[in-house]
Amino acid sequence: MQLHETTSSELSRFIVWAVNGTTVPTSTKHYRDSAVRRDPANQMAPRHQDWTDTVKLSTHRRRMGLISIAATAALALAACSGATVATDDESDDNPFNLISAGEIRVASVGDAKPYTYTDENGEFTGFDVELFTDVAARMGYDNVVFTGQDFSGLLSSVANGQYDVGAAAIGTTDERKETVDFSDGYLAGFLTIITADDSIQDEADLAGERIGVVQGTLQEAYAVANFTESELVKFPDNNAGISALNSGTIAGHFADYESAKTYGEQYDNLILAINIPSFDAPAGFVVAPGNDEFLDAINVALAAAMEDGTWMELHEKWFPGSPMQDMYLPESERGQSEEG
Ligand code: SNW
Repeated sequence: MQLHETTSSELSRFIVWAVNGTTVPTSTKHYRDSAVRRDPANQMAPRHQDWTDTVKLSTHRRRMGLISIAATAALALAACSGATVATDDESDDNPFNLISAGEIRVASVGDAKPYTYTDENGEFTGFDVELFTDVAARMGYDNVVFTGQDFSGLLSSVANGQYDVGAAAIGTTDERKETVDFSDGYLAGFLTIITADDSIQDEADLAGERIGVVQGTLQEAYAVANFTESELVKFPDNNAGISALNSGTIAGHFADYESAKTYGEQYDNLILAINIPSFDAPAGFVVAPGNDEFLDAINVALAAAMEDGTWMELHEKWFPGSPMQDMYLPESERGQSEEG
């Protein structure tokens, strides 16, 4: 992954986002991942929050609108079996080679609110959790089991078959694609420095400071490459980093924007000081390499969730006030981002 200065068009998108959003990002550097960048789906077009008055899709999820992909794949497999006597063999009722037929096991993290976290009852919830649950339902799976773990072990646990899927705001990069396969992107945003120190206003102010990162995240990679004058302190998860921040052990913690915002709302003293664009690394769902039928089915269901407004509804629910990326909206809703 290379890092370099933001181009002017990226910068203007970034400023539009900042104006529409709730904070003023100050960084001018961000990620470069050439394969991801070339994907036109990654072009960001922020828009105003004007759809809520006119679009009410909450009761119209069209889960049943798709032909069951699982059933279709099972039929195709049955057809391929040719002259052999049809049996109840595994491929028929487990077309996607899931660990346990009829159930999708998802690796996630428990403290990346509002993307994925456990609520007071210990249940997984959040944007990524609800989106994947919806995607799975469209594929014919109502049994989705989320398990939390440290982010640093997440990709390898999916790659080595402990889980069927990883879902945790996992940014798509070429480096990660060496370990797992990614679905189409479903979310793009900023990486944020959260701090209690109002003298920290841009990246230069991080020199000489101790900055927290969660191991294995893009924040860690970005910080290693760019915060070369800082002392990086590695944490297993965000809660540990925020605890250190609140006890004064570190000067700032580097998290995803929406998580930083949540901590900022939780702790009055914390401010979102620096926002760094990460639109080149949109979050995707990850699966073990080579399970192409599964990945294709996820992508079909994901596209359907975007097209019928489910994605939009979940975004509004979990990221209220944050601009939505045009390419994830229903076609009829796109292109309304610029004034007029
Ligand atoms: O790259 C961003 C993406 O643009 C969006 O803002 C959602 O978050 C990201 O995927 C980055 N997320 C981090 C990562 O992929 C941390 C994920 C986590 O802590 N669960 O490393």
